[in-house]
Amino acid sequence: MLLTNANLATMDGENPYGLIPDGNIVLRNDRIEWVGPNDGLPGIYSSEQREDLDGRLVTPALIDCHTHIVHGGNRAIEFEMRLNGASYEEVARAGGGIVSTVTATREADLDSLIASALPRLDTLISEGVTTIEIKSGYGLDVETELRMLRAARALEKLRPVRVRTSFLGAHAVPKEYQGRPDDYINDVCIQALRTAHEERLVDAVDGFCEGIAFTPQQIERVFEVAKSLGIPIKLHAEQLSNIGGVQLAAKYGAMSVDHIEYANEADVMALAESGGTAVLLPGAFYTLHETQHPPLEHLRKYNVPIALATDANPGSSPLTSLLLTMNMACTLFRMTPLEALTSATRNAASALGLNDCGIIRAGLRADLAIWNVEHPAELAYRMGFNPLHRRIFGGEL
Ligand code: DI6
Ligand code: FE
Repeated sequence: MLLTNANLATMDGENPYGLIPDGNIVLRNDRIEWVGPNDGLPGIYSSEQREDLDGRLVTPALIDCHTHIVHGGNRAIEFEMRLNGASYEEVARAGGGIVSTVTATREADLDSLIASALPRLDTLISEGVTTIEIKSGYGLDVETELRMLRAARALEKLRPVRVRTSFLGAHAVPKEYQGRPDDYINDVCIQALRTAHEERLVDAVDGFCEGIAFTPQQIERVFEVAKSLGIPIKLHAEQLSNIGGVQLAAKYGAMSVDHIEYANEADVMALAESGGTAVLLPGAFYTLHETQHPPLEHLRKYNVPIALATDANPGSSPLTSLLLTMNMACTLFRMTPLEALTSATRNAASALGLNDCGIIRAGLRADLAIWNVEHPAELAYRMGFNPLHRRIFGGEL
């Protein structure tokens, strides 16, 4: 298929957006075969089936590289409790927080987990997302962690989307292990990781390195197992404090470190050295009323690739719009619209270790988004408006 008369933001090369104002793309099966200016179209393509895009903007399809969309229940009640003045402690005593989602997820069977995730997935797909990362981490026992990952894999068969899974057994200590985090890591988390890997359910291993979760030493035990199994890693790091998460992740060559509001210059230098991607999550920053901004100037100074994601989860980021995420990154973190679009395409692919998507380039996947806008900046500019015209997944409109 030949897409003609398109304003291409290829996100390739060094010039802003990799713009080709009057561009063409030749698709063959699930790949891009040729991309370039209309007046440079090779004659061999002149008889291809054409689709005139009337000058619409075409970008790489969006990639949501950090989500928790598989989970049971929701946390609207505690949202209301907090806004009626309840403290976090009162919410926790009432069984709120991650614990309440763990309870609801353990009670949900596979079909329920799939059914409750589908509307969240469909919302993301409706905004041009073709690749999505989905984490476990609300089971915190072997069987439920496996069931979450099976649900994530099942979603890929139910929708035209590519799913990458991350094992997040080291997300929180379940109530039956309260006060015994090391036992939980040894007896449950590492066991669940090994079993999930044997069932080919794990594309990456993640963790939550934070005062309210796990120490770098505890996370390192999980990373050692991931390394022995040859599984790439990523880490929720420096979200609420600085306890050495980014340094640990950099030491293990993590694909990404995520949140990182409290990362300092030395952390960013270590990340730059290791070649990892910084995933910023403005949805959690906004929901938690965080005041500490991620170190954008240091990330720019050391040329660390920056990605964005919704962090769609029922507690700290009940957000299922990557376009709104881009707007929040600009307004709250002062990223530019160019950085925001690069963060939801090219750099989001890097955060998942994918080198076949996120850029419009010959040879890469034909995953594209066609927008009813004239300039790429419009994608981060609006709030609550979806200008998607068509989505192409693996060459299929
Ligand atoms: N950081 C967060 O903000 C979420 N998980 C994490 O590692 C919180 C998840 C929840 O509140 O359900
Ligand atoms: Fe998260």
